[in-house]
Amino acid sequence: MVKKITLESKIKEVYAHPVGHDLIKRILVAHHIKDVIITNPIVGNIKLQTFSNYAKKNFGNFESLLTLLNYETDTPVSGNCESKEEWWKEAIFYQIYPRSFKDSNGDGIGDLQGIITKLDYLKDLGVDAIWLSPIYDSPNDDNGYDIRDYYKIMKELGTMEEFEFLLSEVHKRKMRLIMDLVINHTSDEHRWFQDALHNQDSKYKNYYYFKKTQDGSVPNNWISFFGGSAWNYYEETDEYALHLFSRKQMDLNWECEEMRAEIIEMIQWWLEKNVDGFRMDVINYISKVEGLPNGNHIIGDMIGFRGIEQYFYGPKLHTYLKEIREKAFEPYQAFSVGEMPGIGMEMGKLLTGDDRGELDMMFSFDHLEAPGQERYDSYLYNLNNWKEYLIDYTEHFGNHCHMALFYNNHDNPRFLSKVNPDPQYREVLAKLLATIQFTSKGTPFLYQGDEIGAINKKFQSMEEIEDVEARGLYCTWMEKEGMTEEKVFEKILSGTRDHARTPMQWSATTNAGFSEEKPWIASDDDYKICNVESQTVDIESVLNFYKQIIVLRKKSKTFAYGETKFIKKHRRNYFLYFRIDGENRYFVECNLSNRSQKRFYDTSKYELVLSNYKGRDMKLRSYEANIYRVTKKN
Ligand code: TEU
Ligand code: CA
Repeated sequence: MVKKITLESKIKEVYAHPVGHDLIKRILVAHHIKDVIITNPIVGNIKLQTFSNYAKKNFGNFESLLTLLNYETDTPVSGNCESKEEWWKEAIFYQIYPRSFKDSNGDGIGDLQGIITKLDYLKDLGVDAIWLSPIYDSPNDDNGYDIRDYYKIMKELGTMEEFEFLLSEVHKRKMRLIMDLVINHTSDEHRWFQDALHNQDSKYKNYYYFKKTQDGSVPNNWISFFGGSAWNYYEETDEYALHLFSRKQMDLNWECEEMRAEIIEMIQWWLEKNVDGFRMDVINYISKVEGLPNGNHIIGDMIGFRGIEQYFYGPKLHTYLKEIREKAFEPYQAFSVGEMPGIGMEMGKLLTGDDRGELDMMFSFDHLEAPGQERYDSYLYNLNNWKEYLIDYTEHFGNHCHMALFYNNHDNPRFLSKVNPDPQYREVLAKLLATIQFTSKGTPFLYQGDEIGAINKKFQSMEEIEDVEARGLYCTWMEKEGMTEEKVFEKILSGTRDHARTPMQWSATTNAGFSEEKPWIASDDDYKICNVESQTVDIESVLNFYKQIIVLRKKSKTFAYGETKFIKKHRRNYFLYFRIDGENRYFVECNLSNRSQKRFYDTSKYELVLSNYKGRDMKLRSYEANIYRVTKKN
């Protein structure tokens, strides 16, 4: 049990509370403030009461914030135990964005047959499990994250027979396949929503958040992630309905038991087909605070989204996750990884700990942006942030939790471009990132293109942007005073998810070897110099580096479960650590900057097993990364 937070509580007690801790940390990081401001005893011992008057003025209803904290009554157990061995803690995952992976029939859209033709490629790369972004029937307002029918395959992608064949081909190659599960919302074209809209006494009304207000104004002040209010007005019923994402992605009401039962039945139906598990879309948003109260302006502005505190870690989240696990995942031994924007380490422990019976793993996103920056800001990412994040998780997440190691997915610009877009560093940098990802403790998730060092596309104008999020935000920002079109487009260019959605670059032939015809989203000329075909035959390519490091990682369980010992943790631009497991010992040495650095740790006696440079230099060269085996006699 965690201590209840009241006005009598001290700041340090709030920081010791799992939700308080992660919330404060998030706000500090968003403002680029170090946490000593909270941990120093003078501030730590101040009672909340002291702030109460100030807070009342500035925070609106302060006590309602305490209620939110107090929904969590548990505290994480100590993770100081043996790591339980599981296949997914040892596996290499690979995310496919089906629309952009491989087109087999020349309509410019990637499809299931296309994926089938690339399974040998994935196997050869060393992939153990594939995560497919949504392939269900959808009007594609958000490329499949708006599901119209959970039981059908999107027609551009293929048929159910083709899916079954794909699954059997994956299994035949001793790989696994996990599906994307989007159950926070459905498409407004889903039959439940349509029935709710057109049938006066439809039971499906209760499956969503339909609200009528006395004066006709919107039910609350929440905003949508894709711009504007989170509410649509429907003349049909003179009601509003909630959508946290696009206007066509309607939030499901998880309070409704019948809806939950239908979702669980659907999950079981897929598990009966033998899929191996699920990546669960924005799964931490499914429980909303009862009555859907207004979001706190200050918190909303600090975190970036008004209303978010009312649903990002809602009161019944644990209950719902336990129910799904118990009824669907457990009986089929299915794997689950939750996509959880906004969830920090302490909440993560309560959602994914081996002891908790909820999810297996989570994707948290705090490492993808530098402190004080957002995705749509244009800036260069300093790799020391990634290092600090990894050290923090490695040392404090505990052996009962297992982190997901990733740089990219379909929702983010390419990490490589964010760190350093200078082409002279592209290859060494891609290999450095791989080195850290595959030698750290956690499960690596590759996103298509990572293995060839994919970078951002040079979009020229809004006409080239397909992403519903970027289009929505474009409109919102254009309406803002003082924002020129040039400035707005610069933001779009920095943050659009389309950078990750351009066609996979298979070869130097037309359309990157992705399709015979014009792809649904334009490819970048970059495919002429960066593609799978040419990298396959180039022994020093990024692709071949990935293959080698995956082989190395799988040689022993040291990288998956071994202890990590960091050396000279606070030396900026150096990242040095041992991975140790019984007799096995590896040493990883990285230069996180593009400047050469003096060596100060003697590795001359270690056996070099993999490096992103040839030969040995007196200094560590730009972004140099070396992995050594350390034997007894060293
Ligand atoms: O993303 C959820 C999410 O919060 C973000 O990554 C999102 O893209 C946005 O940046 C919020 O600011 C998931 C999916 O991965 C994404 O593709 C979907 O658009 C979204 O949920 C809705 O289903
Ligand atoms: Ca196709």
